[in-house]
Amino acid sequence: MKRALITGVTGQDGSYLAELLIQKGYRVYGLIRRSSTVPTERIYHLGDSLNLVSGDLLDEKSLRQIIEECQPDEVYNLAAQSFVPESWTQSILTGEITALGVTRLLNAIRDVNPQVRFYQASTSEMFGKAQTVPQDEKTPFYPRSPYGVSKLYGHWITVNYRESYGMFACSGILFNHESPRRGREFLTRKVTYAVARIVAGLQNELRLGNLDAQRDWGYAPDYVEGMWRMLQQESPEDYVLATGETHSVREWVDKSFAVAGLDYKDYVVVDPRFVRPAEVDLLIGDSGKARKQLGWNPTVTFDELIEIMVEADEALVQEQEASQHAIAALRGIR
Ligand code: NAP
Ligand code: G4F
Repeated sequence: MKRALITGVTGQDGSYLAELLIQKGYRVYGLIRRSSTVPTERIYHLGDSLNLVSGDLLDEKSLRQIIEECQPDEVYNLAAQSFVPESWTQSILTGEITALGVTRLLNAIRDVNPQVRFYQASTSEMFGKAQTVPQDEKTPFYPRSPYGVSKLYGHWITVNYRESYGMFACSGILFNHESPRRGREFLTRKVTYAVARIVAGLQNELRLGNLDAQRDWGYAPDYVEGMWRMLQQESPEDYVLATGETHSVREWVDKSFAVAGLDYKDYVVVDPRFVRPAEVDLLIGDSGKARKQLGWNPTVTFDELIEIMVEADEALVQEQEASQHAIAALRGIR
């Protein structure tokens, strides 16, 4: 039985990757950091098939102990401070987790068992002010946020440990990927959740920032399959995963409202608070290498992704409303 350790297991990708690896017969360990609240919403359904271990990318000793205890064959480093706007307000913390955290984990692996296969969650944000269209593994980097800069460090330290110590370390340069499990602060989910609440009569306005930015948006479960494929190759390499299509934020907003029979212009307000100090204007990926070498292909179209997310949020809002009503009834309020 192969063993895998996933950092960031409570996040969107971590939860899908844990599902995939359990389904493939792995013994899966998920690193979880101490919290006073319960962050297991996305992995609760996995029950005892997922083994949770306590640690933090800020604490190298905890990482070493976990590698010693779990003896993984594969480590997927998905943990990060991953929300771009927060990286300006918490720039040092973002660097500590998203940049130096990668070195801490690589050091722990190297000390305990350098044969471990390592995946680093790199990002299209590293292309930033994109130097070519579309972007592939050879495109020069030009990050536009402390998050992008931190991820670029994580990318290069992965490449460096591969070249310095012969480690099986891969960097997956993934373009935006979304799902009903996406955090509600990210654009796609912020919009689909708002649409569902507007339909339910719970809000009548949605405040957003730059509607002109363009992104290459795919479906998260497709992308975790690509991560796994990277670690099954004969030699470690870096790969871009992307759909090869780009759409503007405005288009995402327009189509999400249209799925619910609404016109976004009646609800959306542009609010400078959500405009970033520096923007990544255009991302579109060329994943030709992954398609050829990994046999990887995205399976969900832009329109299908929007439908999946709007429908899931409509169901979620109905559920939340039903439980609010039940609680209120119990208290004798309604
Ligand atoms: P996410 O939902 O924001 O999840 C981030 C995860 O990192 C959470 O489990 C979080 O734990 C954990 N984490 C944060 N700080 C930590 C620390 N100090 N120690 C240990 N764990 C910590 O992110 P995602 O969308 O799943 O993305 C997964 C990874 O891929 C991230 O590294 C992200 O930067 C990268 N990426 C994402 C995309 C995308 O479009 N989704 C594209 C390219 C690259 P808590 O639950 O405790 O906060
Ligand atoms: O959904 P976003 O916050 O994602 P962003 O910045 O592209 O980053 C995501 O994808 C990266 C991969 O390229 C990951 F590495 C990263 O961890 C994260 O998962 O914003 C998308 C676009 C931006 O151009 C932003 O300016 O939407 C624009 N936007 C407009 N109004 C907004 C808003 N974004 C958010 N979050 N909230 C708004 O109100």
